[in-house]
Amino acid sequence: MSALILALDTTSREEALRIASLTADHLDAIKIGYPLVLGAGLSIAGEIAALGVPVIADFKVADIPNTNTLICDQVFAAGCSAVICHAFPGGDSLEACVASAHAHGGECFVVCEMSHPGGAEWFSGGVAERFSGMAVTAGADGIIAPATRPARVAALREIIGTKKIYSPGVGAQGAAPEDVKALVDGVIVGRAIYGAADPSAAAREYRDRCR
Ligand code: O7M
Repeated sequence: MSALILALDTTSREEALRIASLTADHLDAIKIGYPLVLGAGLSIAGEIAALGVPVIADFKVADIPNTNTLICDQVFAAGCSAVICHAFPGGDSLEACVASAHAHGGECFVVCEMSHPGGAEWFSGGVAERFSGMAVTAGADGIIAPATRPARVAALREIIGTKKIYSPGVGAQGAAPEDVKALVDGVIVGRAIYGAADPSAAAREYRDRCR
């Protein structure tokens, strides 16, 4: 059983709010990122949160510690409940994101292996394992790991123990909720819900398949 997180990667405020309103009852959280925030502004986070669904800010934050703190503080001030960061800038950068998240009562997730084909190249050879260890050391709340490679999710679970795993790649990228729902805490679905003819029905179906 896993939570269902909508990746709301539309670029217009009106479309985002329309889809969020149609689907919110079937979701555990909505993930927003550059496509929507560059199109609609960061205030969209508060507008979505006002619908009663937690908002996860997927900015894949990856800078020096001071800049990371400034970015994450803005994210939480805007009404987000969690932020997603990259590990590669180093442990101190990661710790800055975790500190901001926890100071605001929020959560911090770390990208440890990505779901697209290129992710299998870059994150292999022990990189994802190292990032997962960094997430544990920094006190992050969880990691991002690919539904497209369930065996890798299982391997990273061994490192992070009971911390959360949110897993993208379901739907448009070819994975199914059933591939990973026993391994993860949340499944991330984007186009297969927001691009569906009936987003509400699609969200309900994915929620049922995650349970
Ligand atoms: O279901 P999709 O393919 O339309 O959308 C997937 C979403 O998850 C989209 O917002 C991606 O940017 C994101 N994502 C991946 O697809 N793969 C990853 O490895 C990591 C992410 C992600 O959310 O990182 C935090």
